[in-house]
Amino acid sequence: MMDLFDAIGSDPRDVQLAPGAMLLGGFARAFETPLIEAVRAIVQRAPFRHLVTPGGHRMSVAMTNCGAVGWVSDRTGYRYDAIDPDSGQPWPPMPDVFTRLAHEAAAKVGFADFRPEACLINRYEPGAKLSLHQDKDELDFAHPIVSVSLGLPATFLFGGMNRSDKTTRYRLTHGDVVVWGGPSRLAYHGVLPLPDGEHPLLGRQRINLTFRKTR
Ligand code: MD3
Ligand code: FE
Repeated sequence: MMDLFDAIGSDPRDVQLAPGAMLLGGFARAFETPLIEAVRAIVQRAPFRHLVTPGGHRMSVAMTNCGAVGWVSDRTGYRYDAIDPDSGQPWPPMPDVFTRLAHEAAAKVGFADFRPEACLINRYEPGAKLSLHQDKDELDFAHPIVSVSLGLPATFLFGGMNRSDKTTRYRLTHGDVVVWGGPSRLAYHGVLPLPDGEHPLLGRQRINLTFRKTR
């Protein structure tokens, strides 16, 4: 017998956070072991590092990338670059489990054929935060960004099209996937300082993956 959720095509853990922003609660949990293994392998080749902003501030979040291009920041600006500036080598390739997860999540909310060529990997240790910003270094904002949260829970801030717009707080926990498209794609967003804690798989950290089409 078809139930109400089948009838409206939704899952009780899926919540629209804002127009174009769909939370798929716990969607990545089914992939947690291969995802974490893949992160460990990437970090062996492209270790986490604290980037410097064009303004000269060292970011508290540590970052690395995989895929054909990676997001980097230095005193000269922000850009996507095919070469890891620390190693002088290409970024590690995107693991199949990453590509599949991003594709399936995007498809579930109506973005067919989402094939990201970049994945930015953020590592938050207790106290690390990400100030309000827009993601606008990509060329085509018709493509969504897919985010995956792993490890310790964080408070995510979601604002509007102007930095001064009021923000709403959401708690993002292990396995949560959010597809940020449509009117949400250029919204200001950030992450409050990570509270200390201990996650059974990842210990005292939060890892966030963001899948992007950059070109
Ligand atoms: C809304 N990462 O990498 S994930 C980032 O938790 C970033 O590490 C945060 O902001 C993190 O740029 C937030 C959620 C997220 C990611 C990208 C977005 C929300 C977004 C792009 C546009 C709008
Ligand atoms: Fe962002």
